[in-house]
Amino acid sequence: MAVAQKNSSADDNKRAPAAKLADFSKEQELSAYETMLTIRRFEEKAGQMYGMGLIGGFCHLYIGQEAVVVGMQMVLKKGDQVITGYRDHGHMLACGMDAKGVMAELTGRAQGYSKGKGGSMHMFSVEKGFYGGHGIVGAQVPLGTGLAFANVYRGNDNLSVTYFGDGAANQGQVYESFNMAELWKLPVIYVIENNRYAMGTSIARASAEVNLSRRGLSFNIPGEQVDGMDVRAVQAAGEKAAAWCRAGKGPYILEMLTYRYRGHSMSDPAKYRTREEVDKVRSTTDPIDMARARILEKKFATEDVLKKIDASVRDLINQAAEFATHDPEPDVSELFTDIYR
Ligand SMILES: Cc1ncc(C[n+]2csc(CCOP(=O)(O)OP(=O)(O)O)c2C)c(N)n1
Ligand SMILES: [Mg+2]
Repeated sequence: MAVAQKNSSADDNKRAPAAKLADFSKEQELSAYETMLTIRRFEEKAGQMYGMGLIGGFCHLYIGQEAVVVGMQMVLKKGDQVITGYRDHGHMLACGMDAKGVMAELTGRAQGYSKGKGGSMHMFSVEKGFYGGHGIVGAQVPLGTGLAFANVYRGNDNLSVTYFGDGAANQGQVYESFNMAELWKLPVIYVIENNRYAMGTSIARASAEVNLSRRGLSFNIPGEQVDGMDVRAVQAAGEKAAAWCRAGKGPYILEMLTYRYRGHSMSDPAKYRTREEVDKVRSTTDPIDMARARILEKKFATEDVLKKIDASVRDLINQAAEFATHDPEPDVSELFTDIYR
């Protein structure tokens, strides 16, 4: 039997109809801009350091998707939990984890978040509410659901933000989690980062239902599609979902329509999409360029002030890179500490 194959196109992720967005205050615009830029610069630096052989193993960059994690983080409070897959550097920085510690983990050094033994995909900070960093596609979904269960069990009003990709959305364990989350009304926001591709497979080639916000329908979990390139849209949707969860109404699904500019990982033949497709998204909907343009238009800051922010972000990232290059490797005596064996 011939299997019909759908091709992807730049229009696959039709943006949700422009909902009326609450405008950000000056402080919100500037802080979101700075954090998105910090993530972008961190990732660019990580890419360079990988090329120089300073980072080994797997490394998945988040460039293009920054608005998702930054908008969501704006609605969280201390005690809320964040968990994601392996494309996780942006999530850690948005949670407030130190760029030096993250970069030093990438280079496998002693002062990395996992003492240099976890690498890019395996970092944690309970203090900052970040629960990893998971290399098995979809595995974080039952774990994130468990974090939400812990909140109910302990009787607090914290919620779990459980991120996963369009590819992970086809994993069976996601639906077992959905069932339990709704059955027990667990406070979990499932954020599906639909960047249109799972490695080299476009969503249209792998998914019978490409509107992932509908994936919770048979469990009675509400969901919506969100323009994941606009940090204001993400924050507005996040507020709504968080209020739902904190009111004890159970889980909520937010499908973020986003895009990754770089390859899946550092080795990616890039044969599954055209250069034009990437350029089109980059030039028309880049989350950082759009925030910058709004800031200038609303006169929240001058070009000069933005240049200063850009310089201080570069400085922070250069210092992280410097630290991660000179921090020593873990001592041999650490070989069997903090690991399962
Ligand atoms: C259970 C499992 N199957 C396959 C893989 C190999 N793999 C790593 S990433 C990936 C694609 C996942 O894509 P998606 O969920 O869309 O996330 P994205 O990489 O786009 O952020 C696959 C198949 C894996 N790590 N784990
Ligand atoms: Mg994907």
